[in-house]
Amino acid sequence: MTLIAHVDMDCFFCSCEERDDKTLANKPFAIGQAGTRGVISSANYLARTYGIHAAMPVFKAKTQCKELVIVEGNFRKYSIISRQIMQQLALLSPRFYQASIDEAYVDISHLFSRFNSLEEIGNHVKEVVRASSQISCSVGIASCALTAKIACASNKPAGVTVVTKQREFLSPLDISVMPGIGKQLAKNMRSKGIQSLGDLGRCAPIRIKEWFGERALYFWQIVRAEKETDIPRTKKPRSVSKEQTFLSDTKEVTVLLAEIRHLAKEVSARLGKKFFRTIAIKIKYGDFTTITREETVRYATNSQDALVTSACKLFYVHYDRKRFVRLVGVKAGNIDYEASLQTTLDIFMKR
Ligand code: DCP
Ligand code: MG
Repeated sequence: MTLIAHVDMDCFFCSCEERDDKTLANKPFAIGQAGTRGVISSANYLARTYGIHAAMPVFKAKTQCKELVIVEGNFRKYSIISRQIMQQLALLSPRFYQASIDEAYVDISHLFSRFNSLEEIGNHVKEVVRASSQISCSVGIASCALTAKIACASNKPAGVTVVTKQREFLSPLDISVMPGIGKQLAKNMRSKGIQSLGDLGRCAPIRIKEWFGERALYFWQIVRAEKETDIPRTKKPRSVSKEQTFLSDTKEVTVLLAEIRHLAKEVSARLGKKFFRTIAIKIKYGDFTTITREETVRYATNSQDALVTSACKLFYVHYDRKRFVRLVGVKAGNIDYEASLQTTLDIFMKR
């Protein structure tokens, strides 16, 4: 069985600010634009006891809590801290997915052999986050990713919630906690007497379909533990490309080739350790007619030299020298993740 942890930072932007300014501790504060026209992006847990929440206008928040401190957001700082956290979480398992700036899913199945309980694993994950950034987070653990997310949100801040029985855990919760059940759907459900996820699970599927449409059956299945969702997959690029439009059209072969060479080097840098099989070039002529030409190599390669040489050769052979060129492009396609991984392993084993 797969075990999934959903990790979400506690009042993320606020935690980042409080970490660097301890005078904010024990004060109700929120991140928002200065002045009265902005909105709150994150409120600390003390401010939340006054009803302050994200997306609330600053002026309204101020009337609701007179002593509320508004801190100007520093998004560069938050994204740097987020990267530090995510890098460490990603090391826990190759099955990792970052869902937003402050939340991620990670497969923790293999950690079971190192710890005595799922709670211990949850605490370990929290510790990984704290050690990377001194930021507090909450963790939900379940065999279904969606349930793990709901579990994480159900016990914040600094909670670790383990779900072993999906249906029993979800049944008492309000329908609004289910991601995907928005305001309108929740209103429709309540009008039919459905308040809790348990109420939803007890409905006949034919009624669910009739009242809320086919798509609502998905929630019904989750609640009844007849369905489990997996960690979302990271969309891996199949190709990396780069193109350049000239300031003025040209038919200078040396200029064109220099640009192709430069683009190929940039593509190679962006590929990093990824291997590819296909090299392609694009030529857009002054009249906007465009050609692309490609070459596939027998063995996947990661070589910058191979990319530069092939791209230049393709250009040299296919360029119609009588015509002015407006744009050129280079692409490395058919990225081969298996080959990339295998070679990384080979290098690792040879150490
Ligand atoms: N965010 C934002 N505007 C919103 C909601 C969120 O700018 N309307 C930003 C600020 C949050 C961050 O995204 O700190 C993460 O969003 P969360 O929904 O996870 O909220 P918090 O981390 O602030 O609080 P919680 O402890 O409930 O996760
Ligand atoms: Mg959060």
